[in-house]
Formats: sequence, structure tokens, C-alpha cells
Amino acid sequence: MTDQKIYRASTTAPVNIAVIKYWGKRDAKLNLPTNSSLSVTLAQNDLRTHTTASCSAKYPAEDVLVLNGAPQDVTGARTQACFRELRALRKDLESKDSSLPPLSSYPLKIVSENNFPTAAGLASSAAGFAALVRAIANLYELPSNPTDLSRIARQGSGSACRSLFGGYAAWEMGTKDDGSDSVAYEVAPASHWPEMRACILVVSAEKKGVSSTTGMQTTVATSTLFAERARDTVPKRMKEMTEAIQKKDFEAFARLTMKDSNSFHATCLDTEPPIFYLNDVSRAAITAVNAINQAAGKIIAAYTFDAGPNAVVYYLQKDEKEVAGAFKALLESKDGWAGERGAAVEVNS
Ligand code: 2P0
Repeated sequence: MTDQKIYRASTTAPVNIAVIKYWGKRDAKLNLPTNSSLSVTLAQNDLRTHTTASCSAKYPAEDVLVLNGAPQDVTGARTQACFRELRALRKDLESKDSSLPPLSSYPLKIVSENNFPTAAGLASSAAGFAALVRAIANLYELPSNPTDLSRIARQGSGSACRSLFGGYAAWEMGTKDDGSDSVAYEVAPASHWPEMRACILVVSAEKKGVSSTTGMQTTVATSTLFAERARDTVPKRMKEMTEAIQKKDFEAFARLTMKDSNSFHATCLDTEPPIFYLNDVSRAAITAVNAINQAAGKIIAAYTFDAGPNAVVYYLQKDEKEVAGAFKALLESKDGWAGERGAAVEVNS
């Protein structure tokens, strides 16, 4: 008799915001990067993807993925790579234990919900693929640890490998052609530096103009600044940032975060044709952070921008009044920052 059961597992994965940025692939098929990167994971409750993976012999034959209520194409190489790798691991378990139900041969149904705007430069693909991979790994009862899973999630979206960790996570670029050493690991848990806070200024919740995948490959092909960044700048900063986090040295963390965001956006500008992710409101946020730091007489706030105009500002809880307070005043006073466009989301990291 056919197995009538529906097997199910749920998980959530958080958004991560890089403080040392990933930009550039040396292998576009396997999502192998041209430099290592390091991120801070935002609090699970605030910005996350919730995913339920299920499978059943009685499901229609095609795998299904539904995101925020809308069916998605699952035939793309990235999603297929994740499904294929996870099924192979499950099949391996099944071949060793004949009492296990043959879930690897059942159609999958994945249902995901984001609680933040998709494709607005808020790393939705990172949380999305991390949650998808972990939900299926849980469904298949795979004995994999987060670093093992990060190798699979990376093939869905590069930055997804870092969202399998809380706190501070690094993605080691690796050197092997098969990508087996291009994985993420924990630099420090969130509890190591519980005073860290992040404030997100949603300048625009619209889909970005140039996708990361296209943008970064054009940068690799045309920017001379980029080559120096990948070769010299980032390896040095990875070490310095790791040390800043280990020592809980906020000034060093903040300075490196802002420098690396500037360096990443400089390589975008050095791309042919140039890529502009920042807009006037983003630049106003940079000016506001500089003014906050100047007024404090030291660095108490750090901005960073991904492939979009939204600002993420890091600060310590003790400086909440000065930092979040200054932004609140700015949100209320400046034209174009009112209402939805100026929404500030505060998160613990
Ligand atoms: C990062 N970004 O490190 C950098 C900083 C954007 C700027 O990772 O092609 O969606 O799926 O591997 O991960 C955005 O790129 O690109 C990104 P794919 P991804 O967070």
C-alpha cells in the first residue's frame, strides 16, 4: 500500500547583514566567491523567513515552492542544486537503513513566509535559502551541522550560507574548485556581544534595479578597483574584523564596517556601466551617522548598505538615545522620509 502520510518540518532563518561584503564570484554555477565575507545576523523575531517543508507519496509529482502565498519557479539551477544535494544525503541514509521511509523519492512542498519586503536589499534570498535548506534537512532527519548545510545553502544564494548561524558568521571563500571548503562558520554567538543593536532605515521597499548576481559579475569583469579589493583589502579586513568582534571593540568594528561598505559601493561605481545602489536618502543617512559620531566625539554608530538604498546602522545599546533618537528626529523632519519610506525597524542582533 502507498504511504499516505505527509511528513513535515518547520524552521526559521534570520536575515544577515554583511559588515565585510561578498561581491564577485569565481564560479557562478557553484556560487564560489572571489573573497571571504563576515556578517551580523539580525534577531530572529524581527526579520526572518519561516519555512515549512513537507513531502508525501500522494503529492502531485512536481516539487512546489510557495513564497508569501505566491507559487515560485523551482526549475532554476539554484533551487534544483539544493533539492538535489539534500535528496542525495537522504538517499544515502535510506540505503544504510531500510526501515526509513523513502522520503528522497517523494515530491516536496515548501511554503515560506518573509516578514520583511522581498528583494529590497534586505538579503531576502539569504534567509530564504537558509530556511529552505534547514527545513528540508530537518524533514529528512539529516545529521548535518550548520557548516555542512551552509555548503548547500551557498548554492542557492551565496549570502545564504551565513544565515545558518546566529550572531557573527564568516563565509570562508575556500580554494577548492568543487566548493567543498567554501562554507560558513560561527565567529561568535550573539550572546558574546549582547549590547549590539541594529536599526534599519527602509529607504525603499521596491525591488532593486540591478540584481546582485548580474551586478557582481559585471564588476568582476570591468572594475580595476575590485581586483585590489578582493586580493588585498578584504583578506586584511577579515582578520581585523574578527579581532574587533572578539575584543568587542566597537570603534574598530564600526570603522571597518563603514570602510567596507564604502569600498564595495566604490567598486560598483567603478563598474562599466556604473551601478548606483545608494540614493540621496542613503547619502543623507551617511551624513546623519557622521554628525552623530562628531557630536559624540567618538564613533558610536556605523552605517552599511547592501545592493540597495536601505541603511543598516549598528550601535551599542548604551548609545541608543543618541543614535536611534537622532534618526527618529530625522525621520520625522526630512521630506521623503515620512510614512512607509522612512520606516525604522529596530532589531537586536
Ligand atoms: C553580502 N550582498 O555579503 C553582499 C553585500 C550584497 C552586498 O550577498 O548571486 O544574493 O545569490 O550569490 O548573496 C547579495 O548577493 O548573491 C549579497 P547570489 P546574493 O551580503
